[in-house]
Amino acid sequence: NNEVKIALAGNPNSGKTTMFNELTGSRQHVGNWPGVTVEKKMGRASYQNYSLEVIDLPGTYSLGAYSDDEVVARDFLTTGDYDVVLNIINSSNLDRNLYFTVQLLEMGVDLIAVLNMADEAEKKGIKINKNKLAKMLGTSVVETVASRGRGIDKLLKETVQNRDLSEAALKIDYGREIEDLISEVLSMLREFNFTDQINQRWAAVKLIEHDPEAVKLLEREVGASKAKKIKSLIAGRELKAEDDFDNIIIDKKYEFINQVIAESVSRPAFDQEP
Ligand code: GDP
Ligand code: MG
Ligand code: K
Repeated sequence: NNEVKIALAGNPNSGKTTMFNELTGSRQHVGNWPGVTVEKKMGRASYQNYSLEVIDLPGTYSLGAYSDDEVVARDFLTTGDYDVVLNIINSSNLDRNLYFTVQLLEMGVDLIAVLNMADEAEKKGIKINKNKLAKMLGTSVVETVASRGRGIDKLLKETVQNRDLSEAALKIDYGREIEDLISEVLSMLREFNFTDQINQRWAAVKLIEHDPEAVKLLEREVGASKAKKIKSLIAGRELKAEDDFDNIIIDKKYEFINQVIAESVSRPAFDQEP
């Protein structure tokens, strides 16, 4: 099968649309995502004997459920109708962009981390050790300058090589208290035959964060009374905890990102004062 389905995902202003245009040229059309007034851009590209379908997802900073853009991106990414996600990253603003990347990796999305705007990073003296970054994230990393077509060939090559790959989801250690709770929620999800179409650990973490879409999905899948058992377990544990679980989870994600950056990025010291 020579058809490869690609989706571009990332923060706003990371260069997604520029990359989309670079990949598809004039072979593109615009529609709407069902039920919402969010633009859906699709196009085609080819590489060697492969035919690529390319979708430009709405740009978001997070994958909560707080805007139509986030819901469209999240629904698409969770249902998994793609072979490879190109996560377009602004290399000169890595911390913020990796917050999104980490969420995709925790969902088990098979992605290539595209370090776009490599020219901007170079100008700022930011040096990224791609091998180290790839190892810590557990994913492929490619450098590009979409606005000048730099790195596109390498990216296409990596994309078709990754088309059948299925990577294990990233696991961040959320600490004893939350990890214990995740295990308990996971066994209840299993007991209640919660859908295995989405990554179970990711769903458990989302439930512990009180994510409204995850709660809705749970209620739909297992029914209100079983869902309530899980919600009560989480609420009871949170009462005894030092802080709200969503705060702890966000802090741990940033702790992980800071560690990744400390080990894979070097920046110039502060500008010399005269
Ligand atoms: P989107 O919001 O992710 O779709 O981002 P756009 O594709 O609209 O790009 C935002 C801006 O960044 C535009 O002005 C692009 O021309 C510019 N841009 C995109 N890629 C690069 C790049 O690799 N290097 C530089 N310097 N600018 C870029
Ligand atoms: Mg765009
Ligand atoms: K894949």
